[in-house]
Amino acid sequence: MAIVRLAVAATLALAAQAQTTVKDAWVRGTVAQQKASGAFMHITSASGGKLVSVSSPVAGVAEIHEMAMDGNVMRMRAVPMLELPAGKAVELKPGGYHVMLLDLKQQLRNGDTVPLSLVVEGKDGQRETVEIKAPVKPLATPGHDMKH
Ligand SMILES: [Cu+2]
Repeated sequence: MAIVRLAVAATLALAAQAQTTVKDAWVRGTVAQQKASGAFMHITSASGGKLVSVSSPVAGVAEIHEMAMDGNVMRMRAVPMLELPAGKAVELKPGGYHVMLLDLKQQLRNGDTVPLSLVVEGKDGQRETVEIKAPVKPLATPGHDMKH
């Protein structure tokens, strides 16, 4: 118990200093053999910055994706970074920006928790790593099943 309490205290201390806060994170569940999924969340950077990379132990590769019109077809594509305006929540959601988890190492089942590490670069060039745990939800999100 003492160890658990210590860990919670450490987390709170980090959160108090954190420049970047992440809320409402979730990962879309997968079926067996499915190799890709998306992670969604609200990211707020207190003084502004950009999300430059994401990683997760469940995925061989994690990319930052955006949805964009290509002629009449909505497609998603990797972007090198995601701008985070100061104090404004940026929403990653199905059909919009999202974190793409590729080369999945396991099935993501409803109720599982997926650790994600987000690297945010501040305006001063300082990098901050935000560790979050996102619950897996089985939500059907047709908007996300787009071609690359
Ligand atoms: Cu994607």
